[in-house]
Amino acid sequence: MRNLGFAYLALSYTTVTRAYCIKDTFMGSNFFDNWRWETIDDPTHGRVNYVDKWAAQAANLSYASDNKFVMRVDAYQVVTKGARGRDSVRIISNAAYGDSVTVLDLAHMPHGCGTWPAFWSLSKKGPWPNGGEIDVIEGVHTNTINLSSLHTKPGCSMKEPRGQNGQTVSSNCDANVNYNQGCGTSYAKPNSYGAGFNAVGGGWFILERSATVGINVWFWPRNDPNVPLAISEGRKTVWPDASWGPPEARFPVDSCDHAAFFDPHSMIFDTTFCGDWAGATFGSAGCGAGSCNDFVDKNPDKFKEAYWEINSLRVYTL
Ligand SMILES: *[C@@H]1O[C@H](CO)[C@@H](O)[C@H](O)[C@H]1NC(C)=O
Ligand SMILES: CC(=O)N[C@H]1CO[C@H](CO)[C@@H](O)[C@@H]1O
Repeated sequence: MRNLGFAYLALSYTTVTRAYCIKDTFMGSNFFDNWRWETIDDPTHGRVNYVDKWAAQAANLSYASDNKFVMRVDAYQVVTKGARGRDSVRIISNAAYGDSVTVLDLAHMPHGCGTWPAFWSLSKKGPWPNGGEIDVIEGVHTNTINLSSLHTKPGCSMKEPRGQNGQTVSSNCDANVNYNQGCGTSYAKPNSYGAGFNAVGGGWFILERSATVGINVWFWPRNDPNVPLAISEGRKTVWPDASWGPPEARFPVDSCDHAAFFDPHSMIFDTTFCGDWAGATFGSAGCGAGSCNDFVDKNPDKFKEAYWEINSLRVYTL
């Protein structure tokens, strides 16, 4: 795998040198200053009640120390029938980025039956799907493998082979096709999602977006000796090159003109429950015979693992 990747990368990457320098570092309490807590109804129809920043801090659903930022969902209360859903958090960055490398150093991600967490980015200008959507981390229930995908207006698709470690799930990025499935890649590396990811202490997700090479997502679990030092040490400059090996997910520009489909994006973390994806797959995921919404309402204790613990989020620009 790795050797094939090197051969491919030797062709596509060494001709272009891409050096990115640190622009913004989000860590601990500066999330509170630079991100907004959105209280919207979940556009994916989840059984969720996104609370504002003050409510989130009061209930400890959002918490910061010097070197941690934690977002959790309510794991104490039964949700009443008339309520909007289980209390949770959805935050969006004030800043938006075009060509950039984003390094997420994550210690823990939400998982468990009924959950659908995501770390993703969205056009600041929109309206969706204009300007595109990039899902870096996404999964449901007890998944163990992460999915990265793009959602665009019509005209963006992916061809094979494209020098990625992961496996193509779907190749048309058009959000209007197949109920907004988008074009997605499921990872090849283990421990990229859920309980397995958390058990090894998490890891690093790296998103590169570039008008010349398109979108790449790399992933290294905490215990992977091959993580580049620039990433694990949080250096001021990062250079994605052949030494990084092939990305888990790669979305090149061949049949998707990056600049035409993607403009500057804000970043989002959220944890929703049930809804379009997790609601439709609750039974098939082995989560039980009842309805997803009922499960979420009645079992607060099943959501203790549904939290994000972020060490840092660094954004580098050209
Ligand atoms: C709030 O959450 C943090 C992170 O999980 C935890 O360390 C802290 O003890 C919690 N504080 C309270 C008052 O429960
Ligand atoms: C094992 C596992 O978690 N697989 C999931 C990976 O992502 C795909 C695409 O969303 C899911 O269908 C799998 O269940």
